[in-house]
Amino acid sequence: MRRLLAATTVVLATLTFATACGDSDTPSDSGSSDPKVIKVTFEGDTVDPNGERVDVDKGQDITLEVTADEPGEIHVHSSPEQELEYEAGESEVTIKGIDQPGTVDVESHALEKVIVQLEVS
Ligand SMILES: [Cu+2]
Repeated sequence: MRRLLAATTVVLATLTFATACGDSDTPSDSGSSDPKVIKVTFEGDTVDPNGERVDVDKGQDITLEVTADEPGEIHVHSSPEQELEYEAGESEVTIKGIDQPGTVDVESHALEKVIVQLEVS
């Protein structure tokens, strides 16, 4: 029991630290462990959003709520790269949290368009 308590304390301390260093420029965003949700709409040869910058925390998962007229693939220029397939209609794909700070392009190669640029910090 004592050992369990000690482990819990370590986890809490780690969480507190992560929150303290990740929250500086997103005051409205409270839980840094919640996934970032971005709605993405593909229609014909357009995509919305189209090149928008989105702030995410290091390691924070990003859920894309996709609405599409045709199935396709999203390419995430993280390291390692991630390729995510989506279906026609409504679907949800998840980009795994990115650990390296910097800018990561999320693209549709079929459309040759940048959907969002993730600002990881
Ligand atoms: Cu690409």
